[in-house]
Amino acid sequence: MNKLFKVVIAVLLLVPGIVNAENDVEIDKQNHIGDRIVIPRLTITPGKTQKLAIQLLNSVEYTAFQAEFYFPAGISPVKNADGSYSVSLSSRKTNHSISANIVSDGGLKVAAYSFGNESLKGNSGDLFYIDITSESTFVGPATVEVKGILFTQTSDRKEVAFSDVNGILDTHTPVMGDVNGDGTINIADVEEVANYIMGNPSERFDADAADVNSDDVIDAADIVLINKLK
Ligand SMILES: [Ca+2]
Ligand SMILES: [Ca+2]
Repeated sequence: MNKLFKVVIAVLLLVPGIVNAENDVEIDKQNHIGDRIVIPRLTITPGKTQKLAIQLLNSVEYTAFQAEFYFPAGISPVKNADGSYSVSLSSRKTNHSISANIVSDGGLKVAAYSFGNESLKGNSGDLFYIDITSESTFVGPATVEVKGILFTQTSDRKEVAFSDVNGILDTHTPVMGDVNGDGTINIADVEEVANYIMGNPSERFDADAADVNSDDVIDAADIVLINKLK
């Protein structure tokens, strides 16, 4: 019996994923249920601060998660005045908290949990956001790498390891005045701005191209300037 016991222990130590010695939790390295996170392609306007959305596609309920994000050169996570990093949960949260910090290898580790082990809501769509800022010299496409993705199932508190994923950041450099992005500056661009001011922007509306005087407000002053560019 003693010999058999030793063999069983030896096998357990040799097979990765059965026992995670570091935090003593059972981890499913295979993620047999196929749940995953997705980062929709994001178009970056160099020099601006933008939200990177992270979506969750899930077939079972999860209560907590963690993941590490590695940004390309020229992209960095936004820091709040209190030194924390600017991350936020979507409406899929219940009573969850989220926080982030830089780990030793330079990645941004994001973690969220619920005090009462409540489930995250829904089965698809945005789960959380990371505010990122780009240098004015940033040029896409570039890759955001996400590793160490662990989700905790609500039902049995088991941690499920998801496959690593990448997100793509493209670059968009606005042409001032070409508000609808069709390559020319004309009356149609003025109409785009007018519609925006009236609270009814079209899908083509490019706010960066519309703010011709770069004062972070889009108003009649920009229309005057677009008229001069026609
Ligand atoms: Ca145009
Ligand atoms: Ca303006």
